[in-house]
Amino acid sequence: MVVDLTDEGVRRVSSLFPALTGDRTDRPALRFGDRSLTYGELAAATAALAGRIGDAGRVAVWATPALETAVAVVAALEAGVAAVPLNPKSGEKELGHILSDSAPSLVLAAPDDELPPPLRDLDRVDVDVRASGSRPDEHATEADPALIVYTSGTTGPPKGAVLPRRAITATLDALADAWQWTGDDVLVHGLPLFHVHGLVLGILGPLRRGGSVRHLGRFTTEGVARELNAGATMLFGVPTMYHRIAQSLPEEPELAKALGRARLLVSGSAALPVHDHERITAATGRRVIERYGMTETLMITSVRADGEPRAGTVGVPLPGVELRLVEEDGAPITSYDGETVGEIQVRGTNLFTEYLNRPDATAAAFTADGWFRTGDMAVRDPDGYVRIVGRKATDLIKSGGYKIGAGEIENALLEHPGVREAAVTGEPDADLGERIVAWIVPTDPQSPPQADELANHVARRLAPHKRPRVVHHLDALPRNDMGKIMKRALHA
Ligand code: MCA
Ligand code: AMP
Repeated sequence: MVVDLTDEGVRRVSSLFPALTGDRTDRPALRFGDRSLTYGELAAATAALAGRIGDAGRVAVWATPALETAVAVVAALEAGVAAVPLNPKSGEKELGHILSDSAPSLVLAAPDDELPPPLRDLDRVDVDVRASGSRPDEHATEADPALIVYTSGTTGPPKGAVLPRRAITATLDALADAWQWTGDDVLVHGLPLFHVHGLVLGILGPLRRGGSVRHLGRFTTEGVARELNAGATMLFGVPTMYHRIAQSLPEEPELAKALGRARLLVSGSAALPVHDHERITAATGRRVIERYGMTETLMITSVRADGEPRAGTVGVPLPGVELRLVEEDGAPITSYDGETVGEIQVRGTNLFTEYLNRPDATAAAFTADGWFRTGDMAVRDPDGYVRIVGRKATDLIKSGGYKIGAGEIENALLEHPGVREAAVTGEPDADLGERIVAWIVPTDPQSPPQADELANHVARRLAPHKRPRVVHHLDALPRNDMGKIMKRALHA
């Protein structure tokens, strides 16, 4: 690794992506469909763009699954300006919130992208992946923000987690150690590029190693089979993707062959059910390994490539990550007995620095002695393997690997004229892990709003993955003496 740390603690971009300034310029770096860039081309395009945005302060990136997104984010890192990746399917309310909260000075987008109204007021810089320019002077420090990634809480609009540059290098280097991840690896993935999994692990990860990425544009089992059969070595996916792979294996012999060839199959963002682990292993002879992380912490644990894969566990803490389990009263659990449940708390250079503009939420997220409270409940096996057993907040739903707060959907539903009261819960779903269920009291019981209409309403305001998949109509919501909705009674 090229570490270039000056007296002032300024770390140069060459230490983030050594391969960009290396001499192996013909090596493939990125491929999306039939468009690709070598390291030489990527270095030229990102240098040119970095030169244009160096004074921007903070930039939004219209994060479509395309070359332009990768070039935009790498250029922002080179320029030392923080990037805010935007879900191109964000609805008007969500997008409005993210823009007013993060206040970017301009938006980076592909030349053909049509941007929705809230973005049209911002200066726009088109990303030219064929441009070339010279690398600007570098000035960013390890503690400077690299990315601001929006993540849902239980109530209210999403919060912007500010990720410093050191967190990105720390997590990627820890994963390199755990996965024996090198520049010879070729990653295939079909994840969105506006979250940590798809962007930090899936794009910045291979680029930091000097390896390459083949992005599928959108996830399909055929795409996975094609790329792994054509030399790709690793696959990253959320459990829904592995579930779809497990479902397809009996009918797709090419897929089984492809998975059998891969060096590493990695699942994360939510728990992969043991049944799916077993079906994949039975058909391919390969074990999927799980890693566990959060937007705020980047990666916390993983099953190691040289360790024992164990379905149902997320492995051991990554190098540099301190992890403890803590009882309700704040007392750390010291025994690894596979039984005592506690909240996972973490410390390390992999952590975010704050929620943007939310000192209250930042303070509440840490203990007095500086541990981050994940809200995930776990036990530890005698050899230290972590098993996640649940979450503290039932108002957080994990659907398709996306974290979704019940409160933000309830607020959106209440803005529909046909909804008088609303409660949102998650229920088990074989494909998505959990599906979003809306319980509503209609304004007019004679003509309640239809499920499709409410789904579209939420998709338009927030994002399609936040839409309710099931809608129940009730005369009243069950409430306790304090007037609080009793969500557990809903499913009964
Ligand atoms: C459907 N669609 C609609 C509507 N209904 N659009 C507008 N209005 C509607 N009412 C569209 C959707 O946008 C989508 O379009 C298509 O119909 C299918 O929708 P859906 O069934 O929701 O999606 P899917 O194809 O089943 O998606 C499954 C998926 C996806 C591919 C697994 O959930 C996914 O990409 N998940 C990844 C989540 C992720 O990256 N999480 C990381 C965060 P179209 O097909 O065009 O899109 S967690 C993280 O980063 C931490 C650090 C960690 O640990 O990893
Ligand atoms: P997000 O805030 O969207 O980054 O989601 C982070 C959450 O995803 C964590 O707090 C966990 O609840 C969940 N998660 C991530 N990876 C795993 C995993 N391998 N197993 C179980 N849950 C996971």
